[in-house]
Amino acid sequence: MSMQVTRRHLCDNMTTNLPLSADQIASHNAALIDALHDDYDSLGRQLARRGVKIDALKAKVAAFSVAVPSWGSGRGGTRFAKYPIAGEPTNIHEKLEDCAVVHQLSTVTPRVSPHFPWDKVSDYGALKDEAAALGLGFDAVNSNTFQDQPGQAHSYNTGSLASTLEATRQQAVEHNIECIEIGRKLGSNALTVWVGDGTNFPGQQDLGASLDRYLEAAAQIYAALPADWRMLLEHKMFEPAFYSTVISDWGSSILAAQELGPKAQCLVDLGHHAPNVNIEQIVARLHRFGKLGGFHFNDSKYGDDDLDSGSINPHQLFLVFNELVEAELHPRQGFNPAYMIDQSHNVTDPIESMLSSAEAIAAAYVKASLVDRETLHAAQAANDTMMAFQALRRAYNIDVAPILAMARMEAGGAIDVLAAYRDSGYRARKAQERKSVGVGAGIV
Ligand SMILES: [Mn+2]
Repeated sequence: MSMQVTRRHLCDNMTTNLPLSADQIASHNAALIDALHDDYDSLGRQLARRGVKIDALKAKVAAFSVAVPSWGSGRGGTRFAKYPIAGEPTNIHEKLEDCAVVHQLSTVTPRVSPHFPWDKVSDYGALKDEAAALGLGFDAVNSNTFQDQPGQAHSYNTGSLASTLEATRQQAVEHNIECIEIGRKLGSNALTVWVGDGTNFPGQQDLGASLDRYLEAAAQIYAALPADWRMLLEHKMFEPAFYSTVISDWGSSILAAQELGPKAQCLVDLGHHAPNVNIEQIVARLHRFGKLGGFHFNDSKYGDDDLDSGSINPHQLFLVFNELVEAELHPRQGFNPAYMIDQSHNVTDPIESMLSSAEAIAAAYVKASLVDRETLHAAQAANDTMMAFQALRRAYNIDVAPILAMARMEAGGAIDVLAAYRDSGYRARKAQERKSVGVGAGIV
């Protein structure tokens, strides 16, 4: 590893230990810079005719960021199998290094969201310093009460926060409080709670009482939140429970968040809804009531597929960001959404998938920022349906890649992130250094 100069999102005057050579990225960019200027200037003229300043958009994307999940750096696989690749990370230190590669090239992923107990270490102060030297900070911490750990006193086979067993509920509460304590040491300020609690048979549990148990346990976690923390409730329609799930939808989620208090908000995972549900409307609804806490970006074809962001339905991603940009312009109290990628990579190099997804997410944000809101709102007010729709379509059809590439390059990242990554030979180097990952079942 080489010592590198600091750049955007990195703390100035801090010693860094970035995984890729800045010189190598710069020489990669040198071959592409003339074409980029050409494309950027051409797009700039096109946008100027619409009254849009391209440099202002570039500044907007330069300020945009999305967190990556620590588990996203591994080949998590599906429920059925894991097909590891050589050089895959096997611990949080190696995962951080891979996340640093994603940020170095993309310059939009400065934070990592850790998952416990998967990412447990003995010294979290040292882990925070280690991340900082890699140019990274920590995002929301994620608790895990959807699988049993070796040596655990009580199984989660009856549920966790909503378990019928008091001792199991207490264990789940204590684990979440431990996650908050870890998060404080890492500089995080949010706890994301997703529980797999639910049932597989009609009659298996009392549907009302199980929600009562969840709320009572969640209130104990809520009470342990530091003043400046948020608790993000993640809903999911089904799986692992296939008949009923305790926090199954945005309705259950917002009701729970309202019951818990102002520090509790809802997290929308794009894959956690029934097929064809209007997710952008859910976003608008949650924002309306000050309960839009954050996102897990991914894509879905059938269910909670955890496919790469924008790979199946980039238009939906754009429509979600259209609501978010609208919310940005008309913020309600508490609008500070935590953006995070949540994907499972089984057939790609996870670094490449995160690079590709980060670009798709940033592109959707820029396109949504390009919507002529004056025209859109005027058309809505006049009930001019076609022109309202066209206001969205005109923005969606613009290729914003030159804006993203220019913002990246100016921040020290790569013009072509995937080509630069492949040129770096990073994965082949790691294949020599790291121990191999065993085969086996994937994570959910
Ligand atoms: Mn998720």
